[in-house]
Amino acid sequence: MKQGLKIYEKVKISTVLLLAVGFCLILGGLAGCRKKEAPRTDQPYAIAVFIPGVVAGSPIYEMLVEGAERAAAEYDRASVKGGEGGFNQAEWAEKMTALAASDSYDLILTSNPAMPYVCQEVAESFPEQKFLNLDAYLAGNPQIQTVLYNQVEQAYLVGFLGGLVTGSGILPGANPDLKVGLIAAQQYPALDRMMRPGFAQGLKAVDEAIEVDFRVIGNWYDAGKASDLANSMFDAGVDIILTIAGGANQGVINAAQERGKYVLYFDANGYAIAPGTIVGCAVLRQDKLTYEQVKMAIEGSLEFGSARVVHAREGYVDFVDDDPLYTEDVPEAIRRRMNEVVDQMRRGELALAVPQF
Ligand code: RBF
Repeated sequence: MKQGLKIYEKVKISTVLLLAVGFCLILGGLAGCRKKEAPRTDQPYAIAVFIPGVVAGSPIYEMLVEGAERAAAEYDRASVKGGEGGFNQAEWAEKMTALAASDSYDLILTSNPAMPYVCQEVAESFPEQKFLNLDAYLAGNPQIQTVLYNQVEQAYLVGFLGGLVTGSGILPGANPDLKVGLIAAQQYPALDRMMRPGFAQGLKAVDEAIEVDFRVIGNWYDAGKASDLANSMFDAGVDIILTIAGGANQGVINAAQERGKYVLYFDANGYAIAPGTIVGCAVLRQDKLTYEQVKMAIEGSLEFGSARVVHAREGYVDFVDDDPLYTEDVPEAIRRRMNEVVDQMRRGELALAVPQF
């Protein structure tokens, strides 16, 4: 068994060394390839951002890059290189292995709840490599630090707003059916255990009778399929949809605009994408969290091996209620009730538990 594992590792490492050259080039990292040191405050510090997907259209990845660049810009000795892993999830481990094998980076920064498993696999082959994985939870691996967002709270916030919109007749495109949509790119544990329950809880806090029509696209880029799903949901009586689909979100938004229906947006402030159609945005402060964590990494004070959860009461999860596209387009009757819930959550009076990961 052990022997088998060793052989597998040898094969994997030689494949990986070849791949490393290619990926190093992609990252423009060849010139910077150097021997790694334990982080010291007077040493150069090189960060590779590994995007599991593509940056464009996914605000959670845009914020990751922005936060890392902002942190590194404060230090002459720090540098950031970005690389996209693409949409073929089966290739991520290989591509990240190539990064570690290049021996060029003090830190590999990545984001999404599936990545701890990839980081863990790569960490085993490269025991000196350190990883920072946001939007994820894994405790106890001394090479990896993770931070998870409380997405029960994030989804509750847009759920409550969806509950106020559907069936209320306050917004012109709402109908009397108590049906709300949720379109997801793919199914994964954080969606099933945090986002779906949080969304349902928020809806039901307004009216127990509200039903959720849940559909899955199958990838993070197919806006055409997202549009088809949204249209069939509108046909079935849905008047507002929460979309968690990265680049495919645009399909849901286009369909809602054509049909005079509504969208709840996730992760970033998206009101300006479709004013009057996007009526609520539950955000993650991934830019702020990345900035803070990367600064700590550069300064050598990041606690690898630790995992923590950040909540609305700390400001890392929030609802955007100060954008004029919200205050001017969403009627006061809805905003007043929404404000109460948002304020309670910000103060920590309404705190929702995250399930064990
Ligand atoms: N979110 C995106 O916005 N774009 C993506 O390409 C993307 N890919 C993902 C791939 C996997 C395997 C998983 C588990 C999640 C992915 N996410 C993506 C979702 C992201 O981590 C987060 O859950 C959502 O953005 C909601 O906050």
